[in-house]
Formats: sequence, C-alpha cells, structure tokens
Amino acid sequence: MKNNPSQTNPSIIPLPKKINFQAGHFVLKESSEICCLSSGSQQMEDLLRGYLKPATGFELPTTTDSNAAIILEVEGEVEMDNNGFADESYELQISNTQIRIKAVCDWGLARGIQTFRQLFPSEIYSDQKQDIEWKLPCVSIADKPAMKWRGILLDVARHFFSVDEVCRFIELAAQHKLNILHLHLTDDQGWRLEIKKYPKLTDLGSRRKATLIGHHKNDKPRRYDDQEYGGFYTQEDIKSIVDFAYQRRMVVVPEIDMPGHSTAAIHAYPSLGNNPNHQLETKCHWGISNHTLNVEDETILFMKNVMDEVIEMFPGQYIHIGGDEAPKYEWTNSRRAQDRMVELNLKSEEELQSWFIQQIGDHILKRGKKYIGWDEILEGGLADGATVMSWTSEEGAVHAVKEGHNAILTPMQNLYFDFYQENPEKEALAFGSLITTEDVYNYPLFPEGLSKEEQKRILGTQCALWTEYIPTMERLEERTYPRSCAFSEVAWSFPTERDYDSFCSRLDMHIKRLRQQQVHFYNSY
Ligand code: TNX
Repeated sequence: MKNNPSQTNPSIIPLPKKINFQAGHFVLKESSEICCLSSGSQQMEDLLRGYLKPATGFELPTTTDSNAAIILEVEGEVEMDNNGFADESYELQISNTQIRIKAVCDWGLARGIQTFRQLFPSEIYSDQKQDIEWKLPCVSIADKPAMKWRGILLDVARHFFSVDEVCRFIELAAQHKLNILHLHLTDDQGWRLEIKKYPKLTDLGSRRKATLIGHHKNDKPRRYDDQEYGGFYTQEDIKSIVDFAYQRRMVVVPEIDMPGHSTAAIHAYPSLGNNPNHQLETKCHWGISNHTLNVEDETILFMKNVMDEVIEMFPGQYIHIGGDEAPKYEWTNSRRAQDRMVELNLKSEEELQSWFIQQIGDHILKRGKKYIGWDEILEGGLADGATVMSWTSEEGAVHAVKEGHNAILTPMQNLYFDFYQENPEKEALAFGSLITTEDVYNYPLFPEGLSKEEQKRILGTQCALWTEYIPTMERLEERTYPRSCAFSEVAWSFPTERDYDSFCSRLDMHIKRLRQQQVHFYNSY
C-alpha cells in the first residue's frame, strides 16, 4: 500500500461557506457501511456508492444502524421556492469514527456528496481501483450557495455532442456544484431535438452539407470542408440525459431559439419562412442569419406544438425560447408581416418580435412552466412572466429587474468560454476576444445601482460554451476548464474579497482531480 500524502488542505472548489478542520482523520474501509436516515435519500446513497466504488473497489453495504461509518440524513421532502429552486444547503461532519452529511432535502445532500469526494486523495476520481489508504481529515463544514441559478450553457446545435459526451459534461459540472445545464438545441446550423409531430425537423434540419473552415469574420471567400455533418437526440436520448442530470440534482433547461436562428427549421419546413418559394439550406457557416420565422398563425401554432413536446421531455421549471439576434430585414420587406403589424396594431418590427415571443411564452405559462428569453426580448416591451437572460452586457438584467422581472446574468464580456483564454496566438481558433481564468474569478456579478429587492430578482449566473469553434469534446473541455472552476466559486461561494492567488493554490490540487478523470483542461492559468 502506497503511503498517502496527508491532506491538511484538501482545496475544496468551490469554497464552502464555513469550514473548520480538526485534528485526526477518518479512514474508509472495505467494511464501512452507509446508513440512510431518510428513505427519500436512497438515490443519494446510490450516487455516493457509485462515486466511491471504482477507485476504492469497496461495496459499502447498506445498513439501518445509525452508528454506521457513513450517515446520510435529510430533514424532509423537497420544497421548491417560487422560482422553482430547492434548498441546497448541507452540513458535513467527519470525526475519527463517522461521516455525517445532513441536509434539508436531497438537493443539499447531492452538493455535500461532491464536497465529501473532494476531501479524499485525488485518486478517488480514478475509474481504476487504486491501492491506497482512503484517509479523510476530520472537519466540520456548513455550506450553502450564494446564487440559486448556477448554469452552464452547452451549444449542441453548431457542433453535436453525443449522449455520453453530454453526460460527462454534466458530471464535471455537478462536481463544481453547478445546478443548471442549458442545452442550446436549435440554430441555423442544425436542429438537434426529435419532435414526433414534425419529423422533418431532424430528418432534414439536423444535417448540413458542410462546415466552414477558418473564422467566419476573416476568411473571404469562404472555404468549407465538404463533409456532411449531423446528429440529433431522440426523445429517449433526452430522457437519459435528463435522468443522468437529475441523479446529480441538476436540471436541464432546453432552448428552442426563435424567431431568429431558425434556418434549420425553415429548411425542413419552408412554410415557416418569410419566403416559402425560396428553399433555404441549413447553414454551413457561422454568424447572424438574416432569416427568421414568419408571423403567421400556422407558424405560431407549429412552435406551440413543438413546445408541448419539449415540456413533456424536460421536467424542469424553465424553458428557454431564445429571441436573440433576429434581424428584422425579412419582416420589414414582407407584405404579410407588415399587414400583420397593422392587424395587431403594432408600431414596429421590435413590437412584432415581442408579440411573437409572448404568444409562445403565454403558451408555456399556461402549461405551468416558466420561460426565459435572451435580452433582446426587452426591445419591443417585455411580457409578464418572462425571465431575461442577459448576454450582450448586464444592462438587460438591470432593466428587467427594475421592471419587476427575474434575470440571469451571462454577460459575454465575462462568461463566454468560447473566447480565447490566455494567448490567442497560441490557442486553437476561438470566437474572439480574451477571457482569462483570473478575469472569470474577478467577475463581480451584481451590477451596480441595484436595490436589495432588485438584487433578489437576479436568480443567478451562467457561463456559456458556444461551439462554432469547438468541434470536439477535447476542445470543449479545454475551453471549459479551469475557467469553470473559477466560475463555480463566483456563483456558489461569491467570495466578497477575491483572492486569486489563494484560489490558484487550491486549483493546483483541484487540477489533480481533473487529471484523474482525463479532463482536457487548459494547461496554464
Ligand atoms: C452570440 S449569446 C450568440 C450565439 C453565438 C455567440 C458566440 C447569444 C444569445 N447569441 O448565437 O454562438 O454569440 O459567442
């Protein structure tokens, strides 16, 4: 048996609210048993056992004996607040003889389990049995998140990621106590979600003829790789992804982007477009498309029907309906759209967009769910019940919360991980700009000038992995880590004093955990 380096500073990321190390240690043994003090936490027992088994080889049998080595305890049933969030606080106590993770409900237990894993030697993250002593420091931790919404966006439209890849992405996010996976499922370059009522969306819309080589802004004339590209999730696939996330108490928020970013849908069903006689192709290059959905009743009904299937597939509270980057060029030049504006007594194309979003939004509200749109949905007036996801800057969020709406902060200047992270000259092609791990760590989060009440309407924050220039899982991980580690600490711990050096010293240890899992993190920070 190898000698274990003692773990006086296990470098937990994100940092818990209160942590107090004591003398002594606990050693996990083959004979250690798990006792669940509430039947509701059975799934958490399975999760924990599944996490510890590969590296330790231990079965960790179940017992009802409350003197067992590991105690999992929840106080009661899950209760969601008005905004759909469960209590995620937990306490973790390790003495020489016992480990106790206690929470209000199993959402907190799930977070406590992630902290518990980090207290082990980093080899616990290996999928191979390791011959070492599983020693943990005695400690007392009381922890809860600063932000309710701690999201990460994955764009599976520009490049497709398999169910296994998405699950690995979820698992890594869960380790950082993120609780939302925002899946951007449709865009000009591909429709990736099976909709049974409209099979052509995936039969035709999930494929594009080729993919751009180089950057969409620099390289003219455009060059393409001439390889057909495609992929989509069946409704069964989505169930596996949603279940995998839920086992870790993470929610998947689907995004169906409209009325812009819809070329793949219009390719599949030309009657959705503003020029039905003109056959559009799913886009093979990046950038903002001029094409949008039309504003006919049939199109609204089509998207409502899509929403009905989406709502069935994704049990979470929130559905994202896009609303970003919808140029008004086609509506301005379409007789039908102009007539529609007169008919509906709307003064501008921006108001027409708000009307469109409201039709779909109301439908979602009627089904008992909440809806989110990008900050452009503010442009023609914001409908009741909409949550704004602010990306162009923080302004959209400020505007929304001042009007009494909820908002989520995902400003591209701070949280777009498709941007370069250290040295654009040396890195693989990225969307542009530069956001270092240190920039992320210092992201202040709350915009200035908000009252306490307004701050409460900021549900939280989200980082984004847009994938125009992220064709593989390796590249995806390299852009996500370690920036996501810094993000998780901002969102979960929200340290008022940001000490980047101290974060980096913990990150050194944390990186070993990622290495055990063969994460392709960016190797310099
Ligand atoms: C803007 S963020 C977009 C995406 C791009 C991204 C690239 C948002 C709502 N729209 O379509 O992928 O920039 O960074």
